[in-house]
Amino acid sequence: ENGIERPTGYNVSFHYNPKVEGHHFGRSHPMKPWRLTLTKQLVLGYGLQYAMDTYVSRPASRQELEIFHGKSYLNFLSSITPENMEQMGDLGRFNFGDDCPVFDGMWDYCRLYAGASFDAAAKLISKQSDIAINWSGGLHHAKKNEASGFCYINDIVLAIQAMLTVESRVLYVDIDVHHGDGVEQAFWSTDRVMTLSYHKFGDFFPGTGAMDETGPESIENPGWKMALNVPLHDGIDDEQYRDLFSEITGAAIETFNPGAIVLQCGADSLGGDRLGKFNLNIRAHGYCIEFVKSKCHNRRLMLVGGGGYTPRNVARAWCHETSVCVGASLKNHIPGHVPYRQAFTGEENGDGLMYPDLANHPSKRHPNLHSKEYLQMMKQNIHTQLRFIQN
Ligand code: ZLS
Ligand code: CA
Ligand code: ZN
Repeated sequence: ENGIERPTGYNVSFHYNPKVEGHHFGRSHPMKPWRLTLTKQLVLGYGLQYAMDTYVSRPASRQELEIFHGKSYLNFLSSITPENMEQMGDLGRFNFGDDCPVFDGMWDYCRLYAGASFDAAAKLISKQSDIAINWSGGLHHAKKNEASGFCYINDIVLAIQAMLTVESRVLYVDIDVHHGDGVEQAFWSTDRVMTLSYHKFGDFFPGTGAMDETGPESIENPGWKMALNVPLHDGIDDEQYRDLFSEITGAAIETFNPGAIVLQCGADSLGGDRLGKFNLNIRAHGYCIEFVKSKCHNRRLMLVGGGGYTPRNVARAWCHETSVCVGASLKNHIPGHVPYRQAFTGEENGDGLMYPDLANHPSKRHPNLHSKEYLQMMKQNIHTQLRFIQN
């Protein structure tokens, strides 16, 4: 408007409603919406708002949620409260419990994070944005008629469905440490969505996502082979992850040639996460976003959040990844005026640095259980699977 050119060729939009951050799953629950406050403060502290369009997102409507979710599930989700849950029943049927508690304002919380994904999708559909970001979304475990793994509404499925109205093919990539089962399952039977999840596998939630889990096997199912899974073990390091991610994601993009990519950036794959057991640093996690962005000239790109249970590192990762989108580089020293800056200071919290070494803290390092042969075999397997779907 004032004739000042932005430093990047990409129009980036950031979708967020601060009402989402005040919700609480319960004191001991690992999912803390407050991590979004911390993320926002870092983004603003580094001035990234000047390099992108920021929008206060609206809550999704019930009708919009019905595009994927069942009516009786939504009836339940919208009417249950901590006060009436005793009388309501059906908690087990819809999988409410320790992982997915009933909490105050839960329905508003769900509509808010889903609304931000709808808004992000709309900006991509209208081509007002090249890259749209919703850090409050990415809740990949929610099913059509069931809550699961801290997720109630599957905003990713809804956003992909919206983009399928303008694009023939959408690729979903998931770097959360958990398997993206809800998204995979929702698109089991279509060849218009390819899903690719990297995750810890073996005695770990949700238990699905083995390498040979590629979609229901039938020649009549166009979705067969359209689910790609990269099961990993504890302790994967920066170099191994970068190498695996670029080779496999690169091959998937080339083979499938999607018009849009949705990237779930779950930050529980970082070293030092309360639930995850990988050894990744912020820059290696961010490399995945850089890599996908580099393949997105002429493709729409949506970034969503997801897991992440050490709030200061979630904020670091998502702020860094916002900077990657706008093409800025950040000083390692976190600006002095950032509110809650003390969350990032002190030896335990990363010495006020944006890029502390998360993987080398002796008490936090996980033994690396990946052999060269295992990683090689996994790449080979994916290449073989991709050969099946080449047309
Ligand atoms: O991908 O492992 C499980 C299921 C259980 C063990 C835990 N108990 C409570 C329920 C039964 C088998 N659930 C995982 C879910 C992980 C979801 C990840 C979401 C995402 O990152 C996307 C947002 C799990 N891991 C850890 C916990 N649950 C967990 C740890 C601590 C607590 C406190 C609150 C609640 C009960 C005590 C809880 C859950
Ligand atoms: Ca994953
Ligand atoms: Zn996770």
